[in-house]
Amino acid sequence: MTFVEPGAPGQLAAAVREGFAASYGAPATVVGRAPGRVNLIGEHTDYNAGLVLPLALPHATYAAVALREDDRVRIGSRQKPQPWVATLDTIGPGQTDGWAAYVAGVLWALREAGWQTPGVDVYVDGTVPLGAGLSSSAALECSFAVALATLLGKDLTQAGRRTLIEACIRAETEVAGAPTGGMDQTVSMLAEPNAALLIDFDLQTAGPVALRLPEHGLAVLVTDTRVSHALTDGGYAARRADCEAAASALGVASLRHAGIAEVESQLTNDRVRRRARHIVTEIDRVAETVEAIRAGDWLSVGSLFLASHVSMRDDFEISCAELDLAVETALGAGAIGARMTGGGFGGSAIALVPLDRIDGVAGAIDAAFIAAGFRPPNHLLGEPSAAADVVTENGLARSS
Ligand code: GAF
Repeated sequence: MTFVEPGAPGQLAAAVREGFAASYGAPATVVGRAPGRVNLIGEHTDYNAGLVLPLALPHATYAAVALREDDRVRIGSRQKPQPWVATLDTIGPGQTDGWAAYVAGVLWALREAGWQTPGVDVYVDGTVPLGAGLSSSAALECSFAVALATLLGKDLTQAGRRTLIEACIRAETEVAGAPTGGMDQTVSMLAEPNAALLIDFDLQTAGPVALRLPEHGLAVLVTDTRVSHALTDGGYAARRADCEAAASALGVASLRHAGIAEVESQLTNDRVRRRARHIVTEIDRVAETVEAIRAGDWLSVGSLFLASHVSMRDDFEISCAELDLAVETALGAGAIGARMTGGGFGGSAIALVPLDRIDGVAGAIDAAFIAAGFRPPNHLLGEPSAAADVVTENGLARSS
C-alpha cells in the first residue's frame, strides 16, 4: 500500500529555497505554499453557478520566488531544474504553454489587473500528486500568487485573496487553456483547517463547514487511480458545452436556475438532458450533504456520495473503470460512502471510512486493482487543512 505523505512545510520550504539557490546562484526572498484540494461533493457545478464542497489537502505546492531588476522570467522546478525562460512582454494567452503557463499566466493576469511587477525567478516543488484530480495546477498558481503578492507588499486579506483567485482563474482558463470553473483556486486561497469550504458560485460566497472527522471516528481516504487526467483534453470542455446548451434551451442564465421537472420535460436531446440532470441533482446533493454533516448524519453523507457517483457515471459520463472499481471496492470493504472526485476521466476517488478501516479499505482497493490488471493506485488522507500563505523561516505559515 502506498500512502502519499504531505511532508513538513518547514522542510519543503527549505528544499525549494535550496533548489532556487542552486538554479539561480542567489537566495529566494519568499516561499509561497498553496494546498491541493479534494472535493467532497459538487462536481462540474462550479461553472453552472452552483454549489461545491471541497477541502484543502495538507499536500501542497511550494514556490520560492525573488523579484528581478529586469523583465526576464525564469521558472524552474525540482522535476525540471533547467528553467523555462521568457520576458514579461512575451507572456499571455496564445503565447505560453506547458506547465510554466500556470505560473507565467498568474504574472500576466496580475499585470492585466494593474499590478506593476518586474521579472521574477521562481523554483517550485511539492507533494500534490500531479494529474490526480487533486488540483496540482491551482496549487501551483496559488503558491506563486501569494509569494508575488507578499513580495510586492500586497495584502493577503479576504479582499486581497479574491484578487489573487481571479488572477489564478484567468491564468488557467486564458493562458493555460483549461476551461475550468474556479472551485480549485477558491478553496486553495480561502480554505480553513478542520473544515470543508461551501462555495456558492451564484451568490459568490464561501464559508467553512466544520469537519472534525476524527472526533466521529472517520476519515476521508483519497485514492489516486493514476489514470491520467488533463483538463485541457476535450472531455471537460464538451461537458461544459452541453451544460451551456441545456441552460440556453431552458432559457436560464445557468443550470443553477433550472428545476429538475423542466430538465426532464423540456430537454429533448437525451445527452444534454442527462448532463443537466446531473448538474441540477448534484447542486441539491451539496446542500443536503452540508445539512447531513452539520447534523452528524454520516450515513446520509455516505448515501449522497454514492448517488453523486452514480450520477457522474451514468448521466455525466465522466467516470472510468478504475474509478468505478475503487468506489465499489471501498463500499464492499467497509466505507460509508464513496465517489469519484474532481474533473473525472481518471484522477481520484474518495471514500468516507471508519478510522479502523483505513488500511483495510486501501488494501482491498489495491488487491482489486491488481486482480483487474490495473496499476496499483496511491492513497492519501484528506485532512482538511489551511489555505495558501507564505512560509516563514521557522516553517509556520504567516497569519494574514
Ligand atoms: C476541475 C475544475 F478545475 C473545477 O473547476 C471543477 O469544475 C472540477 O473539475 C469538477 O467539479 O477540478
